[in-house]
Amino acid sequence: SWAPELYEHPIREARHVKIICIGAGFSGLCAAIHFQENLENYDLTIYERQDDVGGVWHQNTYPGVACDVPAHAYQFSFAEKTDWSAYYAPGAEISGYLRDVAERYGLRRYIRLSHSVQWARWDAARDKWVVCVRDDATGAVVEDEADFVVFATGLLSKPLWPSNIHGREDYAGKLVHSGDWKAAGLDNDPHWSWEDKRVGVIGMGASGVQLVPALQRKAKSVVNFGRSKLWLSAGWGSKMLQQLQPRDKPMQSNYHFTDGDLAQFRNPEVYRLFRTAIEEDLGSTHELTLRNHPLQDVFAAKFTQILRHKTAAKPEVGDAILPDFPVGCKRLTPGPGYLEALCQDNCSLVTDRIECFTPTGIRTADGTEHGLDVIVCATGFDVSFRPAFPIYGLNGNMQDVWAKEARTYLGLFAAELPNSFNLLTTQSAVGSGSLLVVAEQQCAYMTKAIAKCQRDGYASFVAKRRAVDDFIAFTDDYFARTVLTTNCKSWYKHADTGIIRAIWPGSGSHSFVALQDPRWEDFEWERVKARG
Ligand code: N01
Repeated sequence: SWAPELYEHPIREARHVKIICIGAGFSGLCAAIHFQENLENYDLTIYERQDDVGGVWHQNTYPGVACDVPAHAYQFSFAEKTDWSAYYAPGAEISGYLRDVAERYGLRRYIRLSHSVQWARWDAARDKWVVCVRDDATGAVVEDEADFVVFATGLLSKPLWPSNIHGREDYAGKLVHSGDWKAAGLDNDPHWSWEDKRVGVIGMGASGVQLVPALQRKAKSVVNFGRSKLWLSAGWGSKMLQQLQPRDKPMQSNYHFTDGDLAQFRNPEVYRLFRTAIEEDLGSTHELTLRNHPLQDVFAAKFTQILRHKTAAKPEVGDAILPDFPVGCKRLTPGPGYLEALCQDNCSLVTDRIECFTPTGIRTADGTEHGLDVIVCATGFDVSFRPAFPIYGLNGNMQDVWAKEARTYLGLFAAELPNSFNLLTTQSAVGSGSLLVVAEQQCAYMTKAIAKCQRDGYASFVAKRRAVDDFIAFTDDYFARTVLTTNCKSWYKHADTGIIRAIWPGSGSHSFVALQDPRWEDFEWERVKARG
């Protein structure tokens, strides 16, 4: 009988490959879904050092942790959730979403939790990656092998303590880093209460501005130590928010919904309009980062007005925060509830330089002793780009190769690392917008590259050095034309050299287009060696 599949079978079958992915956060899960939907004849293992999926959203549990990009735009385009509980989704809800995605797509079967990668080495003679992994439950260390390795290890996962402030070891109270909150054991301590605690929060980046309002509501008092200034933006999609909100019922400052709001927010049509409005808003913040752009003045005036309005009760707070650098020089955050919290009686902002930790708290340069029961260091992350574990490529250990500067092609590829992909690590995140746009495009590019190797008989491929050099030249030229390289402190810039390798050189839309069609001529390709 007629059996069309006999005739329609492809002439060349996809060669079997093994893939190891390191990390099961947003990008690792995204990779697995792309493989599942677009590849055939492959095995996949995902090693994750934490005890569950979710990456930074599983790791970060500090009070107030949430995403300052609205929930509508901070989720996979292919796995939409519309019943978020808040406009800026709480961290726990985002990690719940990721657990749900892992279940829905059947990804658990690939994932080995509590498995920490120790090192990875490219074996050029055999065109294989060797990856050494420790099972943290048993302590057993094994070597696994693969044709391809995906580094989905994240960018902001190594907490940075304020090492330039002396006396940290002398402090006798509770000391905790925002990025390593679980280590302090507060989440699981049934006797812990914030009510009687005097809390100090060092830092006013995205983490600090979330911690301060959350702690101000719980603790006896909060002192926020801020050594820099900060532009706080309007809420993304705020025009849409204003249209939806009747004038007599303004949105609560923490953007949590009443039941009525929630029903409206979940309406599919309103949801789409919101998503568009948010993406337009995020897109416009890209334009304003170009030097001498007319939007600079427009946004500076708008954000100053918001700042002055929200700090009317304590104008000195507004004076202390109002920046002397251009809008967009450091990452913008709407900081819901932050300024309102600083204006409460039990909360204060201290801008005097911190001199040292003392056994009972913090001493500032003006000689004031701040007595504190808890000190939270919301002092950011190590973004030096040295990988967290040794990766031996064509030119030795990448921890040495990238000691001063990470150099990639499209954020995805290094000239020293054949058959490997960096997802959302260096030169990938977007400064204005949802970085998931980039993650999805990177995963699509990566999947096409692996499929090409499988189909067309290539054992390995690696980015040409010229392609990397061109991308780096483009990156440096681009950032020189933006306000990101002006006079603010920002984790985007290398602490010593000031060069920017932390984020994608352009908008989210720019990365979308740049990653859309692979340029295979930018790689060296090695054929599968003939057998026998
Ligand atoms: O870290 P930061 P973060 N003494 O580096 C200050 C993402 N994120 O954890 O500006 C005194 O931005 C430092 O001062 P200065 C997001 O991409 C996302 O807050 O260097 N102060 C600054 O105020 C974000 O951008 C979400 O002068 C010291 C602060 O600490 C990134 O993570 C939520 C100091 C560090 O700010 C990092 O944010 C949270 C010292 N020795 C985080 N050292 C979302 O909602 C540092 N500081 C998506």
